[in-house]
Amino acid sequence: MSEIEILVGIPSYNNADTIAFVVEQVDKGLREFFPNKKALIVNSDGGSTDKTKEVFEAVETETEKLFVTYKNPVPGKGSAFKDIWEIGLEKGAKYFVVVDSDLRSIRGGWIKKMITPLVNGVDYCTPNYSRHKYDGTITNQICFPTTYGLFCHNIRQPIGGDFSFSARLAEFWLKKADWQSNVAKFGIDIFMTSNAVLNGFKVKQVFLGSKVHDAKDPSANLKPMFEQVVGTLFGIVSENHEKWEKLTKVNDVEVLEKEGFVEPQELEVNAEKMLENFKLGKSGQLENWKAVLSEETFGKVGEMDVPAIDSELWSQIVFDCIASFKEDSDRVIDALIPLWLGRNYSFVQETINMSNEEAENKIIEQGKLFFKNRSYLLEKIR
Ligand SMILES: Nc1nc2c(ncn2[C@@H]2O[C@H](COP(=O)(O)OP(=O)(O)OP(=O)(O)O)[C@@H](O)[C@H]2O)c(=O)[nH]1
Ligand SMILES: [Mg+2]
Repeated sequence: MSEIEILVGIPSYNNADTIAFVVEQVDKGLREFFPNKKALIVNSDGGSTDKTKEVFEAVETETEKLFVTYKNPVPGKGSAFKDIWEIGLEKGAKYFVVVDSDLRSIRGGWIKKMITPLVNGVDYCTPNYSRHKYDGTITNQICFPTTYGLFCHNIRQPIGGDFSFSARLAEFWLKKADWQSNVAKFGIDIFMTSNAVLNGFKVKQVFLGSKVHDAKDPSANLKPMFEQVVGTLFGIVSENHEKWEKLTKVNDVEVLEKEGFVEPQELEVNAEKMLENFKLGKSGQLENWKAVLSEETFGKVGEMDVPAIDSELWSQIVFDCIASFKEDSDRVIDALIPLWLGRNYSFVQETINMSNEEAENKIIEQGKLFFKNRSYLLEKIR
């Protein structure tokens, strides 16, 4: 096949119900906005047992399409990205876009919004959406405040899933990643964002409206995803402290295409279930909490029957966990999961009567607090 300019990659695992719409919108965007650039749409699949492949191949598009089952033996989203990057680089693609296969709100215009900055010299665009106040619990409570407070980049959706990037960044990530680790799974998004900001790539955010996808209830089982994302992030934080500790000012990463507030996807959360899981987790994790947390932090949470974890206490918990991560990463993750459920429960209590926009401000304030308290962590790990 001849050289291409744009590669749009779609990772999938059993997404037969939703992938056709994503492919149609991608094709529409490419035809409408980049009719003169040769493009390829790649579906990188993890061995779906539904009809994802058949559905993908049946969509009629003007853009050429390619279905692959990725090669890396570790099953996960990151392994799907690895093949997407390799195929794009091999075919000479200059501009890459990746979008999730469970998206309902993607439109052709997303392709324009995500590729245009790359044409103008940007290396990496992260998405910026209006989301329900309780959608994105790993993002809101961990990835955003850490990216803001430690990596000093105000990037609201560091693991948003829908990204665009230059070939030079794809090449950089490809070499840097450990494809046997959680980077091959859901750790991929935070790996991409952290490494882009820590290594001087030019980053922007692109506002895409609301993210409508198969959103998961945070009280449901997010444990594997939590381990993969948070484990990857804490590893990067610990290994790179010489890099981020030098940063002293938060880089206010520009949001392109910003519009007013857009009504986000509705989401039901089950606070009672979070409470129940916190209590269950507490009885099983008390020993680990004691080992991982500072005396002061443990003194507070060890006493709690009903969690009341505000942003201040939460920043201490997260920093204690990061400081202990190198020693025993599994123990830290196990200890943190019920505490994170407790923080989610507390956040629901704090914001139950707030609009999505008001709750959004609390998340931004929490990011600022992580920045303000970063010396607490630095004193522990230096
Ligand atoms: N190839 C492949 N793709 C995967 C795998 N797991 C997830 N994906 C894809 O990665 C994308 C994101 O996965 P989702 O399960 O929607 O996760 P998410 O939207 O990031 O997370 P939530 O906010 O918790 O819903 C989707 O396009 C999935 O099909 C996998 O094991 N293999
Ligand atoms: Mg999703």
